[in-house]
This record gives sequence, structure tokens and C-alpha cells, in this order.
Amino acid sequence: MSTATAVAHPNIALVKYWGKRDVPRNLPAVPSLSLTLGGFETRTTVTWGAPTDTVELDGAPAPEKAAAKVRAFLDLLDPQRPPCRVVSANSFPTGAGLASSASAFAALALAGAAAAGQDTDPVRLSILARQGSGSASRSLWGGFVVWQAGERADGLDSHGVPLLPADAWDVRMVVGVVSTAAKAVGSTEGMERSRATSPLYATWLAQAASDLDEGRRAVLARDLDGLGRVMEASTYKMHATMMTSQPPLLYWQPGSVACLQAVWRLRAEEGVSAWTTMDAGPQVKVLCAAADAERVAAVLAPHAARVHVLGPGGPARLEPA
Ligand code: 2P0
Repeated sequence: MSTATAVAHPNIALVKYWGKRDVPRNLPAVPSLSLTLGGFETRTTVTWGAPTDTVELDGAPAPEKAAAKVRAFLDLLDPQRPPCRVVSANSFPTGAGLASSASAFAALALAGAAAAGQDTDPVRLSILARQGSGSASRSLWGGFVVWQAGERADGLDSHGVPLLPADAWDVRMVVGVVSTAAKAVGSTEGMERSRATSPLYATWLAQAASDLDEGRRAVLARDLDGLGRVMEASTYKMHATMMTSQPPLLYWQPGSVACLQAVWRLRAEEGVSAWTTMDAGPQVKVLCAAADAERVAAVLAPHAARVHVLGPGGPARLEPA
């Protein structure tokens, strides 16, 4: 029996992932670019060798669907594994568009591999984590990370690649939490629906590589306006693809629209370089300079239940035993 504990942060995509080229292997149809967020984290302990498989999430037995995903993920690490005990806790709301599955599977991959006495090379773990949840492939690294779509059928070239470490550019992501209700349609089902039915899906795929290039260049140049522009372009192309799926996927709530408009007003009327993004949920996230974060938080506050100001976070790490 051996035990390891890992901590990983969620990430927010700046150039978005939506669509799969292979569902069973969880291979993306597009490359993406993300920022790992400090402040929010998942802490996961894996005991390799226990009387039975048990999965605990935020202090209670995990719902069976989540527990089954965890057990299947541990089988990927080692098909001959012993029963394991997994205890995981998030410092932020689960399942509400705040990328809890990204930090969850990054932490599980690292803690599981360490507890099993396996190689903990982040490229290997990113490839594994991707199979639990696509965006988890990006949370092994801190700061700005590219997830390559890759071309190989086995997915070994589809993993995160660090672009700029957390301490290299001091931006903020201000998160307006509009609702913490669990989302109605999960990402895998939503992506497949868009691929099968949205007339915009082909355009979404065709423009993804140039959006990624533009985003990568803007990050390397620390060009906040340039990064914000391509982030908004990628975000609203993705949401247009979602909304034109059949039946439509609309993750927005009235409070989301109020947040978006408040940020756009702040930019237009006061010249603040603040840029919006949304994922598969109602939360609005705003990229801005550290010095502008409190002004952005103030315009979100009337429309959001909570506002969090988060800076770049570091890589997934093992806690000392
Ligand atoms: C992203 N999202 O790039 C995009 C933007 C949501 C919208 O990654 O199906 O849990 O497990 O690969 O990684 C969705 O979440 O999806 C996601 P799966 P995942 O962040």
C-alpha cells in the first residue's frame, strides 16, 4: 500500500476547445490555449492498495457517475491495479463551468501515478489526464499552455505544451459566478451535438488553427489587447456553434448577458483593456491587467452571486509525504 497527494489548478481556455476527432480516446478536433488559475485548486489523495475501491468527493461519497469515471481512470493507469481509495476536494464549486474536471483529472493523474510508483513525467500524465477530461491535459502545467490537437490515431501527440510560466505575465482572470447549478448538458454530449448538427461547425474547425497562432503570438508578446481580441473571437464562434446546434445549446443566463455588457461598456467608455470569455456554463470570466481587476470586479458584482479575482497558477504538484 502507498499513498500520494497532488494539488492541481483549473484552467480557463483563451482559445477554445469544442469538438472531438475521436470520442473514445478523447482527442480534440481543434487545438486550444489556456491560462492555469491560482487560488482555486483540487487536492486529491490516492491510496494504492485498499480493501475496496472508494471515491470521496468534498467530504462525501462521490455520486456513482463520478466514481465510475475515477475507477475507469485508475484502470488506465494500471489495468492490473489493486483496489484504491481516492479522496478529493475542490476549493471552488463543482460542475458549474469553472473547469473542476480539469483540475480533478490532473490531480488524479499525478497522485495516482505517484501512489502506484509510476513515472510522473508531465507529458505522460497530460496524455493520461486528457482521457479523463480533455481540458485536464492543460492543467499539468502552470501559466499559459497549448493543447495540441495532434494527428496520431493513438493520441500520443495530443497533450499540453507549456508556453509561458505563471510568473512571466501578471494578468488576472475575474470570474463572475452567475449560477452554481450543475449544467444541463455535459461537454462530451454537447460537442457531439454540435459536430453532428451545427451548420457553423465546419467554419469553427477551419479557423481554429489561425486563432491558436494569433493567441500564441499575443501571449509571447504580452499583448493583452491582441489576446483579448482573439479570446473573444474564439469564445463567440464557439457559442454560436453551440447555439446553432439542434436542439440548441445555450449555456447563458440573463446574468451572464448583464456581465458581458457591463464589461464591454467599461471597455468602450473607460478604455479598460478587459476581455470576456464563457465556457459550457453561465459564468463570465474576464481577462485584464492586474491593476484593473478591482474595477472589473466592481462592474460584475451587481449581476453575479460571487466574484473571484484569480491570477496565474503554477503546475500540478505533489504534496510532500
Ligand atoms: C475549454 N471546454 O477549452 C472548453 C471550452 C468547455 C468550453 O474543455 O468532454 O471536461 O471531458 O473533453 O474538458 C469542456 O470540458 O470536456 C471544455 P471533455 P472538458 O475549456
